[in-house]
Amino acid sequence: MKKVFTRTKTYKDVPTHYCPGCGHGIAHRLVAEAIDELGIRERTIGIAPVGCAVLAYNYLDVDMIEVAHGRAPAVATGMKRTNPDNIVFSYQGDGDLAAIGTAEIIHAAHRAEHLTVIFINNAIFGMTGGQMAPTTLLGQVTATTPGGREVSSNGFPLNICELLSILPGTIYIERCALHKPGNIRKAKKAIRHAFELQIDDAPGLSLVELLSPCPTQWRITPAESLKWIEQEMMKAFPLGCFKDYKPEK
Ligand SMILES: Cc1ncc(C[n+]2csc(CCOP(=O)(O)OP(=O)(O)O)c2C)c(N)n1
Ligand code: SF4
Repeated sequence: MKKVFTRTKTYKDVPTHYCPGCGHGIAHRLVAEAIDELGIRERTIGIAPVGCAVLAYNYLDVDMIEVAHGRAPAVATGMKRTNPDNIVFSYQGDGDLAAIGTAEIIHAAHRAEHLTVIFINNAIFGMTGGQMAPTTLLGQVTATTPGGREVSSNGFPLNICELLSILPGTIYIERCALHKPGNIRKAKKAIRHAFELQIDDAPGLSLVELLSPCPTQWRITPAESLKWIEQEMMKAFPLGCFKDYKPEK
C-alpha cells in the first residue's frame, strides 16, 4: 500500500500542553515540516519566546534556546553573526514581539539581520490571563479592557507587517492565517519561503505573521475562534504578502 502520511521528524511525538483549538500546535507543525522538507534540521537553531510557546523546545527537535521578554531577535542576531551557516529563527507571540520586544524586532529588521521570524498574532496575552496586547482589536473585550478596547485610552492595534515592510532591512513580509486548510497551506508555503531566503543568504530579515486562534482567552469555542479570525481579525489584519525579495539577475 502506498504510504501517504509519515510523522514530521522535527515535530516530537509528545503530548501537547496547548489548549484545545490553540493555533500554536499548527504553527509548530508547519515550522517542523518546512525544516524537514528543506533538510536543515542539523543546522537550525530556534528561539522560544515568553508566552504559551515558552515550551516550543519541547516540541521542535532542533537546537533551541529560550529567550525571555522579547529579546529573541537580539539573541538571534548574535547566533547568526557568529555562526552564519546556521539557520536561525525566532518564534514569538504578539505580547513577546509587539509589546515587550518591539525595540528588538524593529532594530533587527532595521539592521537587515539574516533571520527568519515566525510571529504568532492571537490578539491577546494568552499565557498570563488574557490581557490586552498591542494587537488587540478595537472593541475587543480582554481582562484589561472589560468594556472593549477603545482608542481614547488604549490606542490603535499595531500592524507589525505594515510597519516592518517599509524598512529597507526587511526582504520578505507576509501575513497568513491558521483558520482553514487553504490558508494553513499558504502559511506553510510562506514559512518555507522565509527559511529558503535565509538558506540562500538573502540580504535581510523575513517575517511571517500567523493569525492564530486562542479560544481560551477569547472566551469562545474553538469553532467560533476560527470564524472570529475570518470575520473580525482579518479586517484589522488583512492577509497578504507585503514585500518579497527578488534577487538581481
Ligand atoms: C517583564 C515581564 N512582563 C510581563 C511578563 C509576563 N508575561 C509572560 S508571557 C506574557 C504575554 C505573552 O503573550 P504572547 O506573546 O501574546 O503569547 P501567547 O501566550 O498569547 O502565545 C507576559 C505579559 C513577564 N514575564 N515579564
Ligand atoms: S491560552 Fe491561548 S495561546 Fe495559550 S495555549 Fe491556550 S489557546 Fe493557546
